[in-house]
Amino acid sequence: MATLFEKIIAREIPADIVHEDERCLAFRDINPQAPVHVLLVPKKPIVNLSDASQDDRDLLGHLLLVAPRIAAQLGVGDAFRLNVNNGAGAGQSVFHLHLHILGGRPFAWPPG
Ligand code: DGP
Repeated sequence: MATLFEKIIAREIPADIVHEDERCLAFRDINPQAPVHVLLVPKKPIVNLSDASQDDRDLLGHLLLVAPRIAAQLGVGDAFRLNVNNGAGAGQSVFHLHLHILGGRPFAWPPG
């Protein structure tokens, strides 16, 4: 069965899309944790980083290169945080790999 994010990629479920290219889609999180909170999702339905393989190396690199461009496009310059919740025990709730791009407020360290 298609994941929620596959349905967003297929435009079966609406989303506030901020970036799209041939390999990924980025859209605003429905439950934002910061003024800028975007989910960057590969179009390939990889479950999470633990499920990625060497075949995904270029795709994963692409996501890391696109993320700062999206942050800049959304006005947070180089002050943003990238987060991947990998596995249910780390808070993953949608099992289609995604990077959270968060910005627009101060962030504490260590994270909660
Ligand atoms: P995670 O917990 O890391 O798997 O993050 C999943 C995120 O997906 C969570 O921050 C909320 C977001 N989300 C869940 N359902 C929807 C939806 O239908 N639309 C959008 N835009 N975001 C969603």
